[in-house]
Amino acid sequence: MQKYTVTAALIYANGPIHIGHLAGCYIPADIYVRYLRSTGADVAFISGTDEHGVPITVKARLEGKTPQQVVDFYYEQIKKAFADLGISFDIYSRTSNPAHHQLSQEIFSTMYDKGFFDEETNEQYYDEVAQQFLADRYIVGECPSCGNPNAYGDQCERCGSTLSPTELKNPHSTLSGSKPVMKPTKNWYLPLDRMQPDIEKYVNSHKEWKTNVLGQCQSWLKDGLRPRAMTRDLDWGVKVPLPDTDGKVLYVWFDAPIGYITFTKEWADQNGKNWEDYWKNKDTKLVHFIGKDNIVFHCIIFPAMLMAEGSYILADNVPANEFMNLEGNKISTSKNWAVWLHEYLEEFPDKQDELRYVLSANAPETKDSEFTWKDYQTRVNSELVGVFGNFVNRVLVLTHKNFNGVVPAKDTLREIDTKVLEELSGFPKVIGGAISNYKFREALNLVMDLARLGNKYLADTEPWKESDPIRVGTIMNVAIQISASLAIVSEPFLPFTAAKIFEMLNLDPQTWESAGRVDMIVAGHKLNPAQLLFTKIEDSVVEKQVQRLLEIKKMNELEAKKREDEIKEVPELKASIQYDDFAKLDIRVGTILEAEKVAKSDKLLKFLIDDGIEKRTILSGIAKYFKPEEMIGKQVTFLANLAPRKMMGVESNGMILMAEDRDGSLALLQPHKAVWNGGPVS
Ligand code: B3M
Ligand code: ZN
Repeated sequence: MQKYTVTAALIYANGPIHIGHLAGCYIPADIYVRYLRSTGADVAFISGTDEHGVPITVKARLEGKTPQQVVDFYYEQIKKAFADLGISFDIYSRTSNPAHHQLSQEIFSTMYDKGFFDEETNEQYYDEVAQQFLADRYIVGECPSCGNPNAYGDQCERCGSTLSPTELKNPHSTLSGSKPVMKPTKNWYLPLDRMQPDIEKYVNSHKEWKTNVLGQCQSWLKDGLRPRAMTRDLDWGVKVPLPDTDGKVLYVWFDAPIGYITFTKEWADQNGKNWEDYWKNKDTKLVHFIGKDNIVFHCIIFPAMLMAEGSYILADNVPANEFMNLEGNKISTSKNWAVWLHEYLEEFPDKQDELRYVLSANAPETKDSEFTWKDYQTRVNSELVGVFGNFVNRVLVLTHKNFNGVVPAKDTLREIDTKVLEELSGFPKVIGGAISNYKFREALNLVMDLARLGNKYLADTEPWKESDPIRVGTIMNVAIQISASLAIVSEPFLPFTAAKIFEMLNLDPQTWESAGRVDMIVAGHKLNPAQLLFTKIEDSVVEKQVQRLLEIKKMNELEAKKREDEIKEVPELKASIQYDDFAKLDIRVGTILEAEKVAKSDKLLKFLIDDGIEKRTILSGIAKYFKPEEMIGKQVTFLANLAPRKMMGVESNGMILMAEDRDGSLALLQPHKAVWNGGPVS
């Protein structure tokens, strides 16, 4: 029996699953695996969460949680959402498991003992206050291309440039705010440059891979592979199994793909299987389902690691998809521009197959594709309700009506019957062929063609107009055979629906081999009552979803504008003055005794200030930034000899000094220690 190890990317446990993940990786993987199982193949379908690396620690800092809290939360959420959508993993595990740490260290040690790594010391940014080396994401500074003051050490999110931390002007650490210093650190590199010939040989032996996948591989190879550090200075991850490596962990892209192996072991142990059959047997097919941003790691770096280790099989195929966009824009977790799986399932708890269908029919197999709620509605209403559901429903309802739900016998077949049965028997092979070649859209189209064939058959034979019950029986018998096959071939795509059809047909789920048979259901067999497979999506339902996205878009635009506004230039210097000019200003320190709002003004605050000589009144247009009660008791600096001015009928004697921030907000200028009131500022 052919063995398959099918993996689906180990998503970072730092955020929920969205439709882009599903269409790019998890639904195609599930279709493939369900098909293989149906053909009787021996499959291990492996996935889980990637719980290490900077993405996790960044998220933890952002939420004020520990990395462990973050991954615990998302592991559970993601696992449940996948299960609820019917993604049929054999195991869904996590890389924070001790067994995974152990295996990753073992593989690292094996490679180390073989002398595979280059040890290299180089200078990296170090935060002396936080006492740690800084991952690129932890360094912020001015973008050399566009001047954005908040560019990250690896990328400027304003202009999109890829950066390295040393390119940033005025870099500072996001951990402590301090200016990082360069400090030497030792790391272990995988010499991809020296391994290039072997990797080229491997990639070139797979001309059958998808063109988008081969294209990315070739472009990496053409540029020439460079050594890549397999260890990092970070405190979250798998500890480096070498002496004196405190504060260092394995590179997350070293340990994460090893997760596929660890989880297979875990699954094999629980199910009385031998894990090596799935990773060390040359006849086993290893297939990685991923999104396009993970291609280089699965086609070059992970295979290089496995070659270096020496005892594992390499991927037979890596059918990566492109990206799915949402309503005209790139899906973005940080911008909340997504349809989140857990939210979808809450809102549409019995519409798993509708989502699976739309995402498969529109999967970004060869180029980026797009999800819109309008398209979702159209596909559900005209294809699932109008074609698929309509056919199965008519078959069931007519059989119940005419034959009390008992399958009638076939009598003499007319040409139209033999033709349709012949066509029926051809479907499973072409559908299976398309799935085997990772052409899931094409396969799904063929499934729908079978439903269309059924509909056409009913429309042509018109059993509802037929007066001869024997003829009606023949037609219904043929139509029931089509329904049964439809259940089998649609199961990889629409597992909930297929289960319902089997239930209605009162039939145990059948294997792929039975599909296309013209006598799967025999005369006299009793059917169960008909149930609706799909219902129409109303306009109001999609309008609500579109509205939600519009609101998010508006908020994002406002925020982007705010960020742009913040990027103000520092004002130019004024013309120079003599000391005498400055000496004319009588600046003093005083303490605020009283503070209140000025009636009928939303700008002005009125202060009573002890200036060491008397109590003076000063008005200040700062009500937007300060609450009166918070000002009382504070020492401030003020211009004492400014000529009196009347505002809103009140005389102001002086001006409190403030520093203006980039966004226009104000800060008091205070002496850094308490001084006597009336003390001059010079
Ligand atoms: N965690 C990237 C991602 O979540 C990475 C995949 C690992 S697969 C071994 O998209
Ligand atoms: Zn920039």
